[in-house]
Amino acid sequence: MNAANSDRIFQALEKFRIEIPSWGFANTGTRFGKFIQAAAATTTEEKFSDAGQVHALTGACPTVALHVLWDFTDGIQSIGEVQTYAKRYGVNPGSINPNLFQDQEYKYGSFGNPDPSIRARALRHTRDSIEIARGLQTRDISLWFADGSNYPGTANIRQRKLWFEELLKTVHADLSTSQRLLVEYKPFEPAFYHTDIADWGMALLLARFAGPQAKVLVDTGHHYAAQNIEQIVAWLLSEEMLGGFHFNDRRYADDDLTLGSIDPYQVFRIFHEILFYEWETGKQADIAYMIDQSHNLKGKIEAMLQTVCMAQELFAKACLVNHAELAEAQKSCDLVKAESFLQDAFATDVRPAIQEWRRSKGGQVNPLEAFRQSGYLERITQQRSARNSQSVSSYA
Ligand code: RM4
Ligand code: MN
Ligand code: MN
Repeated sequence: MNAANSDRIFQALEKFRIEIPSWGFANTGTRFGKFIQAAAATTTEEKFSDAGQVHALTGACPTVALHVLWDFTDGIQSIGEVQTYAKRYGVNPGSINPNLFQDQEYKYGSFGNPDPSIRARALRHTRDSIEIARGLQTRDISLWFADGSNYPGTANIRQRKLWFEELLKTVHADLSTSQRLLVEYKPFEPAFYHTDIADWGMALLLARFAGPQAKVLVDTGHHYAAQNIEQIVAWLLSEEMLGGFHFNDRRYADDDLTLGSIDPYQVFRIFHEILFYEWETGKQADIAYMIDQSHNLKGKIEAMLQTVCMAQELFAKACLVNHAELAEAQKSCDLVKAESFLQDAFATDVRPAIQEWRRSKGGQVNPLEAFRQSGYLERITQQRSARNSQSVSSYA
């Protein structure tokens, strides 16, 4: 690799940060059950400890996404506790994720529930979540709604849209000037007939309606199989409405597999659209890169390290595209040349340059290997196995 390219990679990695989710360290699984891991985190403190390891080994994950119901056992009262863990383990609280899908009350929806008292409950929880984010001085509140219906005719789709508009506007008014609302979409699951926020267009309209601090969150697993996600990304960038990502990979639906494990070229194409936008407009895209994965079979921390390294690799590859030359080739409709800029960048082995960069930062050249040597996994396995062995996992 020539010096100019490794310079570009160094610069790109310097600004690339990715947020890891607390739930990625916990016992998560599929709807058929969970395979309990002896080393999985079951407390907020353990999640912070594991996230701290990933950040210490990669230097790229200074924040951890938190789920209000799972990580704030006493709601707003837990803020102090979370701050203590953040300090202790060297990783800060990141996006705050309200939970509007787990309580029994939400059987028929949250913001779209026909019962006004349940809508009020969902509103209260979202307001509390904004308060938590303010208390922790974190910027983003990520909203994902499981709302929808399973059978035709059972829900008033237009009415529910109005309720969503009204409540999103109400919660937007609660935001401090530095905060943002991120609106996530998903085509199906758990609802199998209609989902209230099913795609990026619906999320975009609702975010616009809510107010200027609301943006769209793209979870890569939340699309139909053949959908062109990078085009959605390009459109949202063009509309200045792309707020963030939940990265994961998939083969069939919302599989929550580790990033780039199935289709690394797609992640590369997404990064390329972002970097091309930045070059063309001279603007820095204000995007929260976050991971949203469920490590069902792989070891939780290893899976996270693998993910972060893969993200850095694909981002580094994308930064090798020569934008000026690409723009020229596009203008003159030189198709093969234009395409080859992407293909050549993607085919470049960026790993030696990344290792060089890690060395220059005084960090671990191979984070996964360093983790395996560190003894951390053995230690937590011993400490946590008794508690984890009591976890039950059943489908019915
Ligand atoms: C959803 C969605 C959300 C996540 C929940 C647990 O499918 O991806 O972002 O918070 O799962
Ligand atoms: Mn998600
Ligand atoms: Mn999902």
